[in-house]
Amino acid sequence: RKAKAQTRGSPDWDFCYSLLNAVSRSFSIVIQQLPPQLRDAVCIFYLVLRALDTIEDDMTIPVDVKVPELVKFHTRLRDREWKYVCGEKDYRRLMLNYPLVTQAFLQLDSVHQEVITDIARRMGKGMAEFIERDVETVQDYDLYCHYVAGLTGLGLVHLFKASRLEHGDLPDDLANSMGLFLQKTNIIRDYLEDINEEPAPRMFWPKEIWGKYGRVLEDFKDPANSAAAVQCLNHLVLNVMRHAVRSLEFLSRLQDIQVFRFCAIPQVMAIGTLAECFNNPQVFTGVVKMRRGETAKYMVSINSMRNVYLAFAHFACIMIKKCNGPAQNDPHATELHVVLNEVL
Ligand code: PS7
Ligand code: MN
Ligand code: MN
Ligand code: MN
Ligand code: MN
Ligand code: MN
Repeated sequence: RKAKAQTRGSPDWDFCYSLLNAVSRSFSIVIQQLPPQLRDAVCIFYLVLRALDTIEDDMTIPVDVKVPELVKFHTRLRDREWKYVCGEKDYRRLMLNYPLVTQAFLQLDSVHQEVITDIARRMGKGMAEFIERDVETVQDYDLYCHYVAGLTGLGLVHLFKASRLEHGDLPDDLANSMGLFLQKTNIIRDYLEDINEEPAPRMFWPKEIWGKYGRVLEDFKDPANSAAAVQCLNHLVLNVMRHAVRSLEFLSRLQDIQVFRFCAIPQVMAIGTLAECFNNPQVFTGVVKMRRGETAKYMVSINSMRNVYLAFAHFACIMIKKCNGPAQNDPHATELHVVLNEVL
């Protein structure tokens, strides 16, 4: 189907694109820049996974209800009546109107439908696993992030290839790193939002790391523990920066300029967010974000690998300056220098 021409004015597609815009301004912008043969599939892929995540995140759903819902979610994708109302605000609107997403999903190429179904199946199963146990080790952390974000990377590569826009070698390991770089940044930045989640917190910081700096994760909210909290934060920044080189390698293999921009812009936003968060105690008291003007600048300027390397170097430099200044006594200052220099 030729996306733009057919989608305009049709209530299901209009709804899907307006919802995409409501739930994620930044993904909405990059998805709408994709070529027509990919745009609709990626839009629906996003909304399907966002619906799955809304079930995962809703802490009012009892565990014995949530786990089977997550596991069965992929079987709902072809059910024109199915909906499961949960979540809040725009996420709740997505769940209430889910049959419109299904209607659009069923209009996609069957190959695209199969890729989305396969990833939703594996992601739902993985989310269910981590409803029943916590993220304890760094290995757990990598596995959880593989389920909720790495798999998205693998699915996107399948969609790029099925749409004949990418032909090169894009190994799973590199696509996984792309997802982990985004997801770990989100988990670091969302500390306060996730710990204050009602009626119960939902935490993904691995105990193997935070256990070195505190007795319980809640302690990091107390300004009296700010020094230890920031050391923990910096340790997590070091952990996520280990994926940066593989992300750059993935991006350097892309051929289509619009696919490249779609993949590269979120990675640049992620390293920009990390540079803001690094050594910043405000992560524990509020929301830390890149400045609006800066986000806008990168949305338009990322047109080549050269621009990506420049942006990564810019944000790595900001972190290196913190390593040489306020963070010079951080226990991981030396290791941070090593990983940051790798992207210069
Ligand atoms: C490009 C090879 C289909 C574009 C893009 C919805 C965002 C929600 O937001 O903490 O704080 O509530 O609950 C690799 C995206 C990974 C995934 C994961 C990059 C689908 C996306 C469902 C691969 C995005 C990483 C957030 C699970 O956890 O979030 C390339 C497209 C990409 C969705 C993201 C999100 C998990 C998530 P929030 P949570
Ligand atoms: Mn979420
Ligand atoms: Mn989630
Ligand atoms: Mn989050
Ligand atoms: Mn969030
Ligand atoms: Mn959340």
